[in-house]
Amino acid sequence: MTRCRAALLALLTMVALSPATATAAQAAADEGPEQIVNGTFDSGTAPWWATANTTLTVDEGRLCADIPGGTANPWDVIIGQNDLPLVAGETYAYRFFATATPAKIGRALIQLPVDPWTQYFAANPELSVSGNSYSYTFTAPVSLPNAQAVFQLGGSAEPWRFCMDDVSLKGGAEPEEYEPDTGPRVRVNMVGYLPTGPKRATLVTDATEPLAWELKDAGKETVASGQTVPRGVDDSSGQNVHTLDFGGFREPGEGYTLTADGETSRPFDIAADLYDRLPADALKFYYTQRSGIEIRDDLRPGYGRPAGHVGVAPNQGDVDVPCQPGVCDYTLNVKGGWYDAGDHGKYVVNGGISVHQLMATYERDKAAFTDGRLDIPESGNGRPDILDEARWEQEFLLSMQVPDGEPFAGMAHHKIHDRNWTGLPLMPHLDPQPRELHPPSTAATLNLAATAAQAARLYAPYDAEFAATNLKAARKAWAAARANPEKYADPADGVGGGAYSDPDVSDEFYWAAAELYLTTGEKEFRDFVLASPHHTGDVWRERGFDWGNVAQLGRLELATVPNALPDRERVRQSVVEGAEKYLAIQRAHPYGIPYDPPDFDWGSNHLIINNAIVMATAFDLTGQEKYREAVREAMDYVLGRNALNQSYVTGYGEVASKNQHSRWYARQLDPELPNPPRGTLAGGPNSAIQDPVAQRLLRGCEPQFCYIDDIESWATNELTINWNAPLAWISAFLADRGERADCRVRYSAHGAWPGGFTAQVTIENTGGKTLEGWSLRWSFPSGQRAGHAWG
Ligand code: 9MR
Repeated sequence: MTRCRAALLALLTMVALSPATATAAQAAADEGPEQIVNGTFDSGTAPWWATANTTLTVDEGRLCADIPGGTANPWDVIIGQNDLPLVAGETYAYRFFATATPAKIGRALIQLPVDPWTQYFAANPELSVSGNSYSYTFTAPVSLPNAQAVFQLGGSAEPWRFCMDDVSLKGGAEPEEYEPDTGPRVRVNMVGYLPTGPKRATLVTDATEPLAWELKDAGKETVASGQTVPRGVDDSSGQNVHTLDFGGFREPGEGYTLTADGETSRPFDIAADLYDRLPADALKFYYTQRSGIEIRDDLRPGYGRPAGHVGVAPNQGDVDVPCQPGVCDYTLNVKGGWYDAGDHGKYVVNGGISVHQLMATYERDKAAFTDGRLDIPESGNGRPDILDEARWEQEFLLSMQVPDGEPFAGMAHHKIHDRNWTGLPLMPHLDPQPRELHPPSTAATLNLAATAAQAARLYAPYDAEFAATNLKAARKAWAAARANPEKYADPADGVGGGAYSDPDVSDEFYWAAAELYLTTGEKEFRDFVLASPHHTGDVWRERGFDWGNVAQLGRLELATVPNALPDRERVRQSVVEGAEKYLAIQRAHPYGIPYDPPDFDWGSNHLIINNAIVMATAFDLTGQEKYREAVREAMDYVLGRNALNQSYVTGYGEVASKNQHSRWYARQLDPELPNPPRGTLAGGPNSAIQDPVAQRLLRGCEPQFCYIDDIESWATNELTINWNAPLAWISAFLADRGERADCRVRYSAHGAWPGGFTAQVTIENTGGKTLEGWSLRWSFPSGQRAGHAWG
């Protein structure tokens, strides 16, 4: 099935140049004539204009303005000049001097002077009291007689003073060359390697013959050595590379380095507990993404904030949200849930796969996720924190179901978000946009059916009522989807939020039927699963699974959650076949990536991790070490063994993503705000580079280079709930030392009579050690009770 890639995220998204990426424009002699009129303010302030809330004056030869405090958006206070001619394809040098008292981050734009205010250039200069000269280049994508140069200066709680001078815009400039700083040419997992795991690195070199390598400990003593293996030119990076394998070395320690071809890698550890913190960090991300609840600073120091979208002004939701005009005539209380990503939207399709993968992380190894692990408000309530966190989203998904008596009752609204796109930064509780429900869709309805069915079985031991509510909602959603099998979300409905449209929902039907079957065992769902083309087809696409490709979820669930499908063995074997496919891709890849399309997709990091999840599941099913090794090696790419020599997880590795696109972890734009929390995955290289920062700096990039750690690069560097979910799953797998005591529980029903039956349960210790103090928890999703126990 194809994923819809048509909708672009935002015309109004701003572009930033981080200081690290801002290279000075060439002051070339062949630059064209000056386009800015009176950029030196020798003749007063005209033709510069400003919004009514500030006044322009000339002070010591500079243009100055007192900027009022208490505005919400950058565009609430603007200084600008109109009628600048731009020529398509021409590269311009844009320069100015500016000061801010006290220091502030400003926003400089060259844009269309009317709605949708398309930006041809944008930067977020850090303005200081003493002042700096700023110098940029950009290439105009269109010809236009009347572009606008504006400085957006609103959004500050406190008043401040802005001054500028020597504003200049000239054509004929040299295009800017962006050179990422990729550090040493020996690429390693900067977090480290597990003592018993595979240990490989990649060397970027011109050499074509094997080279010597040395592994050194923290004291610079050589502890192992060998020869590299030339691998030729790697398509994903365009680099000539060698691989090197030091898997024979298993001694734990900190600060190891690898040296080859005169280059020394960044340091890394060898440790068995390497991944112990990552599962909790990846999962803690969800609390600070929560909508509808205050984030407590005592639980997340530095991340505390008021509740977003609880109906307190200037927020306009989410307690009483109407539909888009003409879509429905009721309102819904859809408070809660997680914000999808760097935006404030909440989308049922994407919420679905995210909450599913969290519940699946729990279902894979329930004992690993006890109460109190995640420091959330519910910690200490006697239930696993991971289920409490997932429930925050699941309750939101339930609230998106169309009420009884309304058209399309039982379906789920596709999404709820702002009417228009908002700028960065913007705290959730300060978002002033009207919120709207978008039409119900079959895809959203099936996401609800699938996750509610899954929730019904997982929450039953802790909250029978919540489990029953979910099962009822799942059945209702299933029936509504069957009655409306082709109600697709509009691919053009992408203003103020993402479209998340999907023209093929046969895979969503399969996944939902699988979950309903696993929870109820009922024939209707079993028959649907068995008849679905996704049940027997090759679902293991090379580009991985994601929100729009979910047949794989159904297959993984049917392979791992106990059930009585007649072809269960074949289903399990099919996961192993998928794993073999990804293993072969990885083995052929000099960077060890189980993903090798000619161009990298939006969110490539999570697609890579999802392919690793298939291999991890094959390990769980077969116990074959090669699959576990493959998962460990795949993680090396995410944590530094890559062309950019960087980790994509905040706080993990010496050089790691920290400016992911977000409206509130927006430190790059406002030093008062935090960076994303530790354990946040960046989307990663995306060959389509849809945002203006990436388009300006990464044009023509080889796949692995199509990434920039800039807050405004929403196409390569966003954070999302559906990307951290596979990170949580895979890190739990990586942290799993296999020390679980395994047991097999067998259940058979004997005599049945109206209203009851007798069942025999056999528990067998299949692990290597004696079990003390075990308990058997018994739950019925439909509210039955165990009457007597004997034996
Ligand atoms: O992850 C989504 C990607 O697969 C789509 O191609 C893209 C365009 O529709 O949208 C991505 O999702 C974004 C969503 O639309 C809005 N919230 C942020 C999401 C991540 O960038």
